[in-house]
Parts: sequence; C-alpha cells; structure tokens
Amino acid sequence: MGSPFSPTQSVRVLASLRYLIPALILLVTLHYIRSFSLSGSFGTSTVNWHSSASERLAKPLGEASTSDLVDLLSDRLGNTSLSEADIKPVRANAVIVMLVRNSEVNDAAGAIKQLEDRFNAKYNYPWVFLNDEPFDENFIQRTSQLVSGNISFGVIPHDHWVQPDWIDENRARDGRNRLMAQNVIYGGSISYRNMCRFNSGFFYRHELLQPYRYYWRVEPGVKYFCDMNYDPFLMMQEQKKVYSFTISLYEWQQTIPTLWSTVKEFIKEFPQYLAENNAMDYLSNDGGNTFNLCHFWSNFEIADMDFWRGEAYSAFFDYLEKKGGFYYERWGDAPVHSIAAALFANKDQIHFFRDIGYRHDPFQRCPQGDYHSQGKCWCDPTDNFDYRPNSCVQRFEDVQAGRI
Ligand SMILES: Nc1nc2c(ncn2[C@@H]2O[C@H](COP(=O)(O)OP(=O)(O)O)[C@@H](O)[C@H]2O)c(=O)[nH]1
Ligand SMILES: *[C@@H]1O[C@H](CO)[C@@H](O)[C@H](O)[C@H]1NC(C)=O
Ligand SMILES: *[C@@H]1O[C@H](CO)[C@@H](O)[C@H](O)[C@H]1NC(C)=O
Ligand SMILES: [Mg+2]
Repeated sequence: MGSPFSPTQSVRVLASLRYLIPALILLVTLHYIRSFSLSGSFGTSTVNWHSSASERLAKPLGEASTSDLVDLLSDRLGNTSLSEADIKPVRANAVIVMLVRNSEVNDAAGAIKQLEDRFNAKYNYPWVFLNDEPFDENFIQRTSQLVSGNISFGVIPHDHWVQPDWIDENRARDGRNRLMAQNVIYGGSISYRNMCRFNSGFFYRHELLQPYRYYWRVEPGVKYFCDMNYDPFLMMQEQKKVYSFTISLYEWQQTIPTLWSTVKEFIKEFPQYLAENNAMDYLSNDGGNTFNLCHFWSNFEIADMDFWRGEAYSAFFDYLEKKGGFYYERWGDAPVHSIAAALFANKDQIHFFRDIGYRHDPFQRCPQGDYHSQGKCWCDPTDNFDYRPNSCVQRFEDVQAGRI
C-alpha cells in the first residue's frame, strides 16, 4: 500500500528543491535526469541529481539562491535564456490559519510546534493568526519563534464578529436560555456563536487571507501524531479537492433545530447549486428529507477558500445568515461547512485524510497499518475514532464508494 497521494515525479524532484519550473522545462529536465538514472529507480535518480547539483553548486541545495538554480538548470537544459521568472515556488497558494485568543497562547504554541515539526518545517507555508482583539506582545513573540514561514497577525473587523444589530436580542436570549437549560455545551455563550458565524461566513474574507486559496485550519491544543511526507495542499490542488476532514461525527440536534428545514428551503429556491454527484446521502438517510446529523469536525480543515468565496456558498451563507440561526439557535460552522461541501461539491472532491493522526479533545483518530508506520505515528492505533458508533466515517466511505 502506497501513500494515499503519490506526488507526481515533477513535483517530488522540485519539491525537495522548493522550486518549480514551468511545465515544459520540467518535462525536459525529468527526461534528462531519467536518462542518466542507472538504477532505474526514481528515488535513486533524485538522490543522484541532488548530490551532483550540490557538488556543482559547492553547497547544499537548500542554500541555493534563485540565481544559482537558474544557472544550474540552464546548464542542465542547455538553455541559456532561462531567467528567474522561469522558476517559481513549488508550494500551493496556501496558508495555515488559527483563530485564537491571547489567553490561549500555550495551547497555540503546542499546536504550532507540532504542525511545524510534522509538516511545515519542510514547506514553510505562512501562518495567519486571527483574533477579535489585537494580539499582545507575548502572543506575538511566543508564536513567531516557532514558525518556519511568514507570520501575520490580524484583527477581525467588528461586523464580522459581533452579533448584528438586526438580531432580535430577546429572541436570541430565549434561545441561549433554552440551550443552557438543556445543558448544551456553549449553550449560553454569545462569543461562541460569534466564532461559529465568523468561521462559517467570514474568515475567508479577511484581508490577510485574500492572497490565498487553500488553508489549513488549526486550533490551539490540537495534536498531530504523524509525519506528513507530502504536501497536502498540492494534493488538494492536483486532485481538485475542495474540502477535507479527519474526524466525522453527529451534531447535537438541539443546536440546529431549524437548520435542515432552512437547507431544504434553500435547495428548493436554488436547485442550480446542487452538485450533480453530491454527497447528500452522507447527510441524510432518506434522500434529503431529514438530516442524520453527520458532519465533518471543522477544528481540522484543509480546504479551498474559493469554494467558500464562490457563488453557491455565498448564496447559501447569506440565506442562513438572514434566518438568524447562528444566534437564535447555535448553528455551528462544522455542520454549515459540511452541508455545503456535501451538497455543492462533487462527492469525490471531499477527502478523508486516513494518513493524518489528529487529536482535538476529546476525540482522536490514529492512522492504521501502513499509514501508521509510514507516518512514524506516535498515537495508539487502537485509540481511533474512525469506526466508533458515534463516527460517520463509515457512512462517508460508503457514500463515496457508491455503496449507499
Ligand atoms: N479570538 C477568539 N478566538 C476564539 C473565541 N472563541 C473561540 N475562539 C477560537 O475558535 C476556535 C474554536 O473555539 P473552541 O473554544 O476551541 O471551541 P470548540 O473546539 O468547539 O470547543 C479556537 O481556535 C478558539 O481559539 C473568541 O472569543 N475570540
Ligand atoms: C529556453 O527557455 C525559455 C524561457 O523559459 C523558453 O521560452 C524557451 O523556449 C527555451 N528554449 C528551449 C530550446 O527549450
Ligand atoms: C515572506 O514574505 C515576503 C514578503 O511578502 C515574501 O517575499 C516571501 O516570499 C515570503 N516567504 C515565504 C517563505 O513565504
Ligand atoms: Mg477547539
């Protein structure tokens, strides 16, 4: 069993260089490299190419400047008209994003350190931290020293965060009291509702996220158990995925009493947004009449912000927003994102990361079998939420494989 995603050869050679040459040059280069590979194993030829390139540069490839690489490639390709413009970073247009409070700095540091060690130290994707108030010096200092890529700190625009004026506060208070009486977690919290609404409809509009397409959502305190041996952003891009998850479970019905009826109204009004090969059967056991509460746990997300920015989701979010359910009930960004991904994307555009070991209290998933060893995972493989009774992973897999 291989890794779930084999990067193309072109990506692998140049990913280790962290530079990408336009496709044409790439093909020529690879042809050249392969024609000199004696063992016939691509891995070996990569190593050969690395070491001979390093020798020629008289320095490790990681220290090569762009102009060094231009020289090297010009020489290899016998093309003297290459310029720095022909060499582009091999990374996706992606960012790692964390919404977090100053008071959570220790948990933030733990999550950052793990994602850097397991993945990002090799790729140096930028980090963006968002907060409803300015980050303090301590937070900035503690986090800046941990990251390998660029780092920025943003404050969320007031209107993207607070309960809108047009919300009927009496009705909202009744809703909070009702959930508190039912002992629903965060039932009485306004800030939690702000957070859910922001993550549903606003984070991808933040100024600091505008330059980017893909994002990886990270929460303070989460754990990453395994090494990532490839770039999941590039996998998403190459395989045209729009959304991905590690844990899938049932939502608390009390937090979303009218969400599904709102979804059905929306579909009736805008049937054009339903994807042809959608994953409705992941969300519903009766063809869409009722919601089975299955959703993807959104504290982990690697996804395409252009999907949220697109016509279907924008119309969907506006529709939900007008109903006021983020405040009158306690609609979570997890069911909102999940429903949208399942209905407006092709079911093959949703990816389950079987190879990512992940924990957000109180649940974790731990990769099994070869995934566990290939990722050098440190989690207990028997402590795995995937096929527990409260998990919807089986249903997702059945739907994706066409068994449901
Ligand atoms: N800046 C800021 N971040 C928040 C606030 N409330 C929640 N968050 C962040 O939003 C994410 C989800 O909140 P969390 O408390 O972990 O909710 P849970 O995972 O559903 O238990 C985390 O990244 C929190 O740090 C808030 O009031 N301000
Ligand atoms: C040399 O590189 C330039 C710049 O990318 C390209 O336009 C040109 O076609 C290349 N020439 C050959 C012979 O490959
Ligand atoms: C960091 O930001 C600078 C300035 O915007 C940019 O030139 C550079 O490429 C970025 N580095 C990384 C690793 O993203
Ligand atoms: Mg959390």
